[in-house]
Amino acid sequence: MKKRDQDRLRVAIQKSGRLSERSLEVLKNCGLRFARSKDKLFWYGQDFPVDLLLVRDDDIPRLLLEGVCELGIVGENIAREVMLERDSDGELNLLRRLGFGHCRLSVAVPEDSGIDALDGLRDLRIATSYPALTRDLLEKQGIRTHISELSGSVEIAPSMGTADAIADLVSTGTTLRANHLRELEVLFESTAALYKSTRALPEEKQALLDRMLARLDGVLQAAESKYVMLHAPRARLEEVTRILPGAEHPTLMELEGSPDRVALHAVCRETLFWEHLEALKGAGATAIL
Ligand code: PRT
Ligand code: ZN
Repeated sequence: MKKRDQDRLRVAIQKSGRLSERSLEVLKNCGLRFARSKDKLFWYGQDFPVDLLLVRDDDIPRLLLEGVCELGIVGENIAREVMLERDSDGELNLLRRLGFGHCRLSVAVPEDSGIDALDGLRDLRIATSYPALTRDLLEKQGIRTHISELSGSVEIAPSMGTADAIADLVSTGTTLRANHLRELEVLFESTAALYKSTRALPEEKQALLDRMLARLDGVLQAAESKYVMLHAPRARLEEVTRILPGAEHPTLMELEGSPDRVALHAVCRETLFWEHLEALKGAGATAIL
């Protein structure tokens, strides 16, 4: 391998799993291109001096803490767990949440269990793949439990009789239902995020990171933005514009043959909900796209 340039950045991403594709996509949307190497673990950045390291997601926080990589994309659940486990809380900076990999760490109990609040878990056995995070979040609420670590198939622990409850990641809830478990309470919400160790970077690398973050902010903002087109009564334009979330300076166009109505185009920088659409219709908007 080439001698490592002093002014290149390394980003660790998940090699294969739920976060891999979207992590790569977000970097590509920032204009980064990579030459894939044969061993597939190190990809050299072609147009921009940022290289990729493809690893297991659990290794990413450690690679950052040990200075092997400057940046990493990983779920907040893993970053928090590793920081707590290594007693290095606060040594990773969450730079940006990336808008994918959403899930929650929840406590679940058997459907037929009488437990109806976290309080009921005192002194019970909880199985989880996130022992440090689970312990920390429960103890912050004053609840001491017996936590056992399982690396996988946490959801079968209660029916095997090895735990009274579990703390596991949930997205749709299908896995819990299939195992006759009831979600008792959400302990933590997680998304994939870009992390950096809190160690200061040399000037050139920091400048590179700033450029990369400026691009990333553009990408994240564009992903949230929606282009909206509609027809509105000229008399209610102000009202219609007010309903559109985060829209600045809409473009107005005449509608041939209907002087009382105009076509309006706008970029909304915030999420558009069904309520917004209903309110727009209520204000006389039609042909909403
Ligand atoms: O091999 P490697 O160690 O890199 O991958 P991995 O198998 O450890 O991780 P992977 O790819 O499964 O997950 C990577 C990250 O995706 C996690 O750390 C989370 O940040 C995020 N994520 C988002 C999830 C889920 N959603 C998710 N639903 N990770 C796991 N799950 C599992 C959960 O553990 C449970 O078994 O999916 C099941 C529940 O899903 P539902 O939809 O049935 O509720
Ligand atoms: Zn993993």
